[in-house]
Amino acid sequence: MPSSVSLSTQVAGVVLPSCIYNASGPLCSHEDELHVIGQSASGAILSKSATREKRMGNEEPRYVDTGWGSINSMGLPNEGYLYYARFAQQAVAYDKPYFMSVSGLSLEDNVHIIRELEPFEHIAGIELNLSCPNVPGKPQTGYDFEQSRRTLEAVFPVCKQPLGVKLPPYFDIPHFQMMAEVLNDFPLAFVTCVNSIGNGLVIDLDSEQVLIRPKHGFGGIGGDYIKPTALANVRQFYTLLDKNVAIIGCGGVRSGEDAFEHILCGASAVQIGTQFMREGTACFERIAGELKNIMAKKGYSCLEDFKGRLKTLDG
Ligand code: OXC
Repeated sequence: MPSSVSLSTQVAGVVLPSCIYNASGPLCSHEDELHVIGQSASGAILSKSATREKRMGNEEPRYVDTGWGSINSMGLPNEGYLYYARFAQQAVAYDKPYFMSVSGLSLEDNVHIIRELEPFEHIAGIELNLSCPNVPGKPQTGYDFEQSRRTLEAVFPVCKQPLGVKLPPYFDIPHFQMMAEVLNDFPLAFVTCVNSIGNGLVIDLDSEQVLIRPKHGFGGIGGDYIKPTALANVRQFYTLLDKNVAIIGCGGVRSGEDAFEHILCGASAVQIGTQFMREGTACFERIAGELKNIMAKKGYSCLEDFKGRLKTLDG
C-alpha cells in the first residue's frame, strides 16, 4: 500500500486518521461493537442513533441483504442516549474521534438529549439524525423544511459539541436549495448525505412476498442501488452549503472507487453502512487500501488534491 498517500481528514474541527468510517446503524449499538470499531482501521467511531429511552425497535425480520444492497426497517433499536454518552470516556482509548448519533422521537426529545450531552466532553461531535424512515407514524423531519428549521433553532442554543445533521436523500433541485437555505442559517459542523432511501419495497419472486415484516414490507434502501442518489446529494450540498461545512458521504460505498467518487463530489469523509454490515470491520482497511492505490496511480497524495474537483462536460 502506498505510504506517501494520506487519507487523513478533518470533521468538526478534529482530525480523523482515515476518511473511511462506519455509518450509524449497523454493528454500532453495543459497547462491544463500538470497541471493535475502535480497534479497526475505521477513521472514527459513530454510535447507533440514540433515542431518549432504550428501544427494542421493529419486529423481525427487519434487515435483509439483497446482494445489490439492503432493505431495513430497524425502527431505531438502541440502548438510550446515556449509554452512548458514557461510552465516550471509553472511546478515548482509541486514536480517533467518537461521534454520537442522536435521533429523538420529537423536537423536545432532541433538545433534552442534546442538552444532557453537555458534560460528555469526549464526544467529538453529534450527528443529529433528521431522516430515519422507519418509525411508524413519525415522518422524516428532513423532508419538512420548516420543521427542520425549528429543530435546529431549538437544539443549537443547548448544544455544546459540534453538531451536524444526517439528511434524507433529496431528488428535486428546488428541494436541495430549500434545505440548503435552512442549513446555511446555522453553524453546522458537517452534513451527512444520505440516509437510506425511505420506504422502498423489495419482493421475493418465488414466494410473492415482501422481505421484511414491519410496515407491510416497506423499508429504507441502502447499498449499490443508492450510490447515484448519494453522490448527487453530496455534490449538491457541497455546492450549496457554506464552505466550512464538511460533507460526509454515505450511500453505496463498497470499494475504494466508490469512496473516491464521493470525495470527488465534495465529501470530506465517507461512511460505510450496508458493506460494513456484510463484511465487518475488515471493510475499512480494504476500502482505505483501494482508495490509496487509486490516489497513488493518479498522483494524488491527500484528499485535498481531488476533493470536490468533479468535472462537468460544459467546460
Ligand atoms: N435509517 C435510520 O436512520 N435508522 C435505521 N434505519 C435507517 O435506514 C433504523 O433504525 O430504522
